[in-house]
Amino acid sequence: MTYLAKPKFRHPGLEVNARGFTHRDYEGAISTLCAGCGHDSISAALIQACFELNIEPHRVAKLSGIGCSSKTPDYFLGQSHGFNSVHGRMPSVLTGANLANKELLYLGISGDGDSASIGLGQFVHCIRRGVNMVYITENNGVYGLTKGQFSATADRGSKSKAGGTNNDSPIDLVGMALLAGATFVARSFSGDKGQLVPLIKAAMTHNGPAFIDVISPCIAFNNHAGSTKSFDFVREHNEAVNRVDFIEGRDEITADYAPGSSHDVEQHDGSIIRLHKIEPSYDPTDKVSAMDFLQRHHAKGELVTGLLYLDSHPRDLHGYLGTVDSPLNRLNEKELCPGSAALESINDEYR
Ligand SMILES: Cc1ncc(C[n+]2csc(CCOP(=O)(O)OP(=O)(O)O)c2C)c(N)n1
Ligand code: SF4
Ligand SMILES: [Mg+2]
Repeated sequence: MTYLAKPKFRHPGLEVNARGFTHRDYEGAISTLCAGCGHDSISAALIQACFELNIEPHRVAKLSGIGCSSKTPDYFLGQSHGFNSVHGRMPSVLTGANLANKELLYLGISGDGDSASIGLGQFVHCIRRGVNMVYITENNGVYGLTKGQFSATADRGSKSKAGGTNNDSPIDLVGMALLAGATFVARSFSGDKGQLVPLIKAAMTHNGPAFIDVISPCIAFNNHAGSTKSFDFVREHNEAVNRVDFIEGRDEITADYAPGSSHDVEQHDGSIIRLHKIEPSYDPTDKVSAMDFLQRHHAKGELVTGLLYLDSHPRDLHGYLGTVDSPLNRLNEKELCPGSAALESINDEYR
């Protein structure tokens, strides 16, 4: 993979967070994506979210597949663990890594081709298993890396840069994530950092399968009139249902909002997701209504963004399986091989 290292020089007055890290500590190599690509804005949002959450970079594992989007983990969190897997296979690699060590924060970075075409099966299965992760699709409606073919998220009737029309029905990854059992589901736009950063922060503190579909225009192949994933189209059709503030548990809550305009949801780690309601009838804790709302607005050609669904008491794969607390590579021989009596009692359970 092509990458350019960043110079080590930094301004001595750079702001530091509570852990003593600057923004630079969360950056990666210099991006080789097209200047103006939406994906770079998502990298910037991830850097800001990690800086503001005071995350220690070595506690993050970022995994991806193949695509321009899947290249982006090279451009943020350069001091974190990373694995660039095969096209569409990130979810199973992430699931394995997560099972081996649940102490890390898992960040799955994918594209619409990577997750809605070749990786669709992997996408839904890792969500339905309840893997504790933040899964982000950088959704541009095309295969950017291979020169702009329609992807499975391209809307029916949308036009390619060369003038062709897409006749296939789109796959809505948000709807798929809801059906598969994601406990945090959001959609955002790469050009709306004010919405995206708090959503990422809230997803990072959520202990369950969190999914964020980020519409991220491809300026090289899908930013023309007739595309429903262009900057202009998204700006004109963006229907935000809410705005999110993320408040860490230990912070004092001082803001005061008029009744009816905001709603606080406490997650089980004590952090608060404060929803400023833009669409008063929208309730992100009611999955069935959320699906109905999304379908009705999609039929009108509107793109619904915001926190779309939240289960504030999620369970994750380790909870279902009853795994040990310690990462597998820290178990000693006795723990890994507890002897024939233990094996006998396990076998008895299957008799
Ligand atoms: C198994 C396999 N099939 C096909 C390809 C070719 N290929 C590389 S990236 C890509 C699509 C990438 O699209 P997307 O995930 O939407 O990422 P984007 O480049 O748009 O960010 C394809 C088909 C591949 N690398 N491996
Ligand atoms: S081809 Fe499209 S998706 Fe790939 S870097 Fe360029 S603008 Fe971004
Ligand atoms: Mg794409």
